[in-house]
Amino acid sequence: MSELCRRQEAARANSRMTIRRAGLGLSTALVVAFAAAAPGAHAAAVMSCANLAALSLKDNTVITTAQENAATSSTPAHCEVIGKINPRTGALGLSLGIGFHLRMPDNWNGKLYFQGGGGLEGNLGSATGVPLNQGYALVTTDAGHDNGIDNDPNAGGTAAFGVDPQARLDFGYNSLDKVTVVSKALIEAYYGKGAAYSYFVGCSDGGRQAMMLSQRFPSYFDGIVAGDPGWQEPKAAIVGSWNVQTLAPLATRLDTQGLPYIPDTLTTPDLALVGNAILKACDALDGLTDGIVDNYPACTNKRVYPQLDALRCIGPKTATCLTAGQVSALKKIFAGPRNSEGERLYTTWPWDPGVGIDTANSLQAWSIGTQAAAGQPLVNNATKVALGGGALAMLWVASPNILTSSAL
Ligand SMILES: [Ca+2]
Repeated sequence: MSELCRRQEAARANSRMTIRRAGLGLSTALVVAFAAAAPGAHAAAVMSCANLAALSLKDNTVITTAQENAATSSTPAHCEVIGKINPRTGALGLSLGIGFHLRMPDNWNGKLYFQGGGGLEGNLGSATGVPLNQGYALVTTDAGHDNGIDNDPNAGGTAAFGVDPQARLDFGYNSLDKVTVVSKALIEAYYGKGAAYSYFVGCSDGGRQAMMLSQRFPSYFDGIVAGDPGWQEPKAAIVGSWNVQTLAPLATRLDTQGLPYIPDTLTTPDLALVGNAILKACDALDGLTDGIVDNYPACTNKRVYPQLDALRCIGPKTATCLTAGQVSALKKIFAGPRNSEGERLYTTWPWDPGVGIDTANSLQAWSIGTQAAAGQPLVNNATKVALGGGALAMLWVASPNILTSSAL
């Protein structure tokens, strides 16, 4: 995860009132004082928040919430609007439509901030955080489906929306178009003037949304920030399956669904051995033996393989060695899948000594998972298993393959 995305996550988690103005080289802090805005609570608006619900908006937009919220210790006084664009019953009887969540502060700074989503979307978002506290009108969207209700364990879980062609379009780009248009219309109606500037900021799938917006709707935003964008997601999903299927034959236990339990195949201690082997091979290549590999291009298979081979057990598996199957699996995972022409299907992977350290972004988090505590159910918790299996079947191929949970 990039520093920008870390900051965004932190901002979501903790909407502090005092921020540092990043990127400007300024050491001064910008302080947003909510209490000061309270006396003129509705000064910026030209109509009541509640009356927004009666507006006639494009695309069969239904407003379900339009209420003025008083300032709290973490949120300024604002008008909160929740709505759904084109609500409908889709394939498999799914309840679909583009949900959006817009908050328009009384101390409006005249600008719109669209906060992108993540994963397979489906979360409406709270539309709270630093941008709202800074005076932006802040909007989020579920991108056309709702994980709370559009979750069919017999059809890919929360990826079930992939069976509905319109929901696919909504996920890909249409929801961002429609929500931007509706948000700007609501802002203009409420404040009596449109946003002077509009910005979109997203990470992961939100980063993909950002890149997409820059290409399909270049006139919508004055500034776009794409953090850690998810590239070529169908191919990334294939890599996820490649990794999991490489490890599955090494499993010795089954998960709660009767499928190979992957976290056993390369445990946290095993991955620590791998990390040390990578350090041994490549740490010094950047000129400093400091436990960090900075010269990734120089950290080639030729350098790493001998260190991995040196870890291979002579005899039974112990805490200080890896089985031949584990070493082979690692090499296959880092080599990645290729097509019939021998071309790599997705990006290369650097030999990263943090393969089992970073709980959110490591190979372990994405493709292996962490072992359940003693006595706990064996659940495959790697992202590429928990989320990726259903998504590959339901969303990343056309037409979708409806798989039951036991086949995922
Ligand atoms: Ca180093």
